[in-house]
Amino acid sequence: MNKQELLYNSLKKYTLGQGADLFGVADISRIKDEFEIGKKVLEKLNRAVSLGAALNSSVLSEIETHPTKLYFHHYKTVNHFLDQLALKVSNYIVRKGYRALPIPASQITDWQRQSAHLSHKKVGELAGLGWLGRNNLLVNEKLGAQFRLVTILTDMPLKIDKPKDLACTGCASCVKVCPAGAIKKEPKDFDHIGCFEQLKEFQRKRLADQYICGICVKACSVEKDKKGR
Ligand code: B12
Repeated sequence: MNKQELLYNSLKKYTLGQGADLFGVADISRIKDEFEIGKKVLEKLNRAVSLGAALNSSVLSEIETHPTKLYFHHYKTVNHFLDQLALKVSNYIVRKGYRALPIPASQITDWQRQSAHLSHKKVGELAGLGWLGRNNLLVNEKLGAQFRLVTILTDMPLKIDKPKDLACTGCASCVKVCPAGAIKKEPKDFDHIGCFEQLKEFQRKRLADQYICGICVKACSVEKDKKGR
């Protein structure tokens, strides 16, 4: 086993031990120009560790036509968990003598464009965690879209994962349930504005204090988690 594999395996073992459900590493050298992060900081960081945390299926099962209070709380708890996880993983990397930059799970940097420091979905896709589904979410073979993501940028010379050559097939569960009709047959036709307007409507009705929904997340379970979460 070479050094890159050794570092990868020990980091993965540590991270899964801290409660991550998905782990992958992406080469970001070609996409980091798109990141909204200072160029000087980014200069030496050519790897991204992409982590996923599964959502609780009992919380999701309560969602029918709108986001629930339980889902809203769960959304915040999982974001908090991912931020803590990214901090722990960063500290682990730094203790080994490398640089690490944890990126917030759900912080918006530009409210006009609704964008962030970087796209966790894009990094996760490059790291082999899944594919961009009809629902515009990253879909994993085991968890469907029922997980949230976080990213840590690093210069640790880790082995790189490859993107998976997979896509949504016959399943159209998300297409049928979307209250905005925003989800189409082709992922590229996803109606971003329609989706966003629906989320604003939920917020206006004070169903949640942030732009969340959860309906297409609930519908997207590729293989029900055997642990019954
Ligand atoms: C702002 C934001 C929103 C905005 C949308 C803004 C937007 N422009 O997309 C609003 C409020 C509408 C929103 C809604 C939701 N969001 Co949101 N959101 C974010 C946030 C904070 C930033 C996204 C961003 O920067 N977007 C800018 C665009 C350019 O990037 P993108 O949307 O990630 O991906 C696009 C491109 O990158 C491209 N792309 C994707 N893969 C690849 C690969 C390659 C190689 C290339 C070239 C391009 C490409 O296609 C995508 C669509 O155009 C991220 C967290 C983060 N930092 O990533 C969460 C995030 C994307 N949201 C998430 C979720 C779950 C939701 C909701 C379900 C809400 C909820 N929890 O109930 C809905 C989903 C609606 C839907 N079906 O898409 C999750 C997705 C998890 C997953 N499994 O995919 C994220 C990653 C948060 C997290 N930490 O997990 N969100």
